[in-house]
Amino acid sequence: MSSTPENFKAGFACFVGRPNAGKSTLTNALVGKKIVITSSKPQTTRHAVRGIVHRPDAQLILVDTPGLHKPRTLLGERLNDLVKTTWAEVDVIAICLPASDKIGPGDRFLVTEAAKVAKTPKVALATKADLVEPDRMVEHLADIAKLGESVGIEWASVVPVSATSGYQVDVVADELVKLLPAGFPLYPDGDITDEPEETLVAELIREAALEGVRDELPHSIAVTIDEMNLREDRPENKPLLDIYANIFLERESQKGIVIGHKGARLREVGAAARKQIEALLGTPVYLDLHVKIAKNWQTDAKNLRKLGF
Ligand SMILES: Nc1nc2c(ncn2[C@@H]2O[C@H](COP(=O)(O)OP(=O)(O)OP(=O)(O)O)[C@@H](O)[C@H]2O)c(=O)[nH]1
Ligand SMILES: [Mg+2]
Repeated sequence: MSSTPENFKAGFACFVGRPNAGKSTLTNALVGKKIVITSSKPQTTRHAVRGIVHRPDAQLILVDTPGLHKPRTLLGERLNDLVKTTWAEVDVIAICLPASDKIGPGDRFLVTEAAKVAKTPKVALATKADLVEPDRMVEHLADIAKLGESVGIEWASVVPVSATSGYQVDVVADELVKLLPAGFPLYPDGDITDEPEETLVAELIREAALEGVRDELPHSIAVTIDEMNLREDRPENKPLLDIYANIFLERESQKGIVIGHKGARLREVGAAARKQIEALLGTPVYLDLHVKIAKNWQTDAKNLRKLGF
């Protein structure tokens, strides 16, 4: 191809923020389809997931990252390293600061770290705008301005946004696109993520398993796919996708909670996940779930590797 185009932009923006800041929900809202899982439990996202926004004037590639936090496990350290490698590689860093919470030490820490990636433009997003009254938003925006000054970041823009109501989601896209370099599209038209289907499916199962569990259990859940194949000998108009998946936990004592009385909870998880997978892939699914133990996998290097970290 010849030199860069004059009226088309293409590049990467990453969302960073502390756990639960609304990064993944905003990624889905911008892409227009659910490509990353979300939950009310902190530290849901465990990979850097790319979501692609196609516009007539630009291709904006979003990178959703795990929430940056004070690591307590080897997994936590790996996730934080992943965030830092990601923001070193993008064209724009978008820092998510939920309006529903006061700016705290966690935000200050991550903004201080982000400031070290000096040459990359930074946008501040006041997420969850729907949860607050206008006067609280005004206070929050003032705090964001002060936070930027205190660490030497000059915000390219500051945007209040609600991913759940849709308020200013398009403005976020505009502000990010402005900061992208001129370039040709990097992904084929219509691609919305480069995650393999198996990963998306494993994540949907993990999301369903996260629902309704509490305390430390959400962190202990990991999902792997053993097999994913169209069943043979099916009529062409009635395909069925067989999926064999494992839900890994860290301790035997956690099994009962996930499986439930006579398997009732596990069946619920399976039914919820199957619905989501069918919506994503457009094929009826047979889902076989097994609950297994990978002892203390969050702190065990060998088990982490086995689970893909
Ligand atoms: N009311 C409201 N809730 C939101 C909004 N965005 C996200 N949430 C909720 O906040 C919680 C966390 O959202 P996520 O998108 O999973 O947050 P995250 O920043 O990706 O979290 P980690 O992956 O754990 O770092 C979920 O319960 C979301 O439904 C919003 O704009 N408004
Ligand atoms: Mg997330």
